[in-house]
Amino acid sequence: MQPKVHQGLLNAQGFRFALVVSRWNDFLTSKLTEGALDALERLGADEDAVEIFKVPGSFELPLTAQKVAASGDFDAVICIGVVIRGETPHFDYVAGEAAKGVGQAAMQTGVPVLFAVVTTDTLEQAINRAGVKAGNKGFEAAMSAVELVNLYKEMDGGEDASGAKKKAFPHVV
Ligand code: INI
Repeated sequence: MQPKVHQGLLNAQGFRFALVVSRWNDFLTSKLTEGALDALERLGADEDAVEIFKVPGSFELPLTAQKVAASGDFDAVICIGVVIRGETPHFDYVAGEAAKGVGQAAMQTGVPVLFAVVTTDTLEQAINRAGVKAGNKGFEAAMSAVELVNLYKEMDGGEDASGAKKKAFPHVV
């Protein structure tokens, strides 16, 4: 069997990206933001391709991401936050609402909305996921964003000579 495999290239050129960044645990969300910008730059994003929207905490990521995605100005939205169980009595509410809402923003707008929210039991684990021992979740989410925008560009088929959308996958809504 020889299945046809579809997967996005890692080329950010010509695409526009929004980062929605939580100010809570700013010393870590700033590292995740740096990681995301580093990935986008390395994958060839244009100089003016990125805009950043700051919000108070991770709970506020979903609605902001939805508004940004619905604006039509961006090919992908990357949500960045840090929620640490040890410091957050309402950890499950904040982390749960952030995860659910970010997913809904993507489903409701059709724009890829990436989840670069670090949810950990301890501060040390969070630090490790923000560029120390366990990679940088912002960098990884930006890579995924670039892969998805390329995949969806292929699936949407781009435009024909008259500028009309030509769908490569008419059965995909
Ligand atoms: N927001 C976070 O992003 N991370 C946290 O660890 C956190 N803690 O610890 O409470 C947090 N709370 C704020 C929350 O996201 C909202 O901004 C706030 O409840 C106002 O709606």
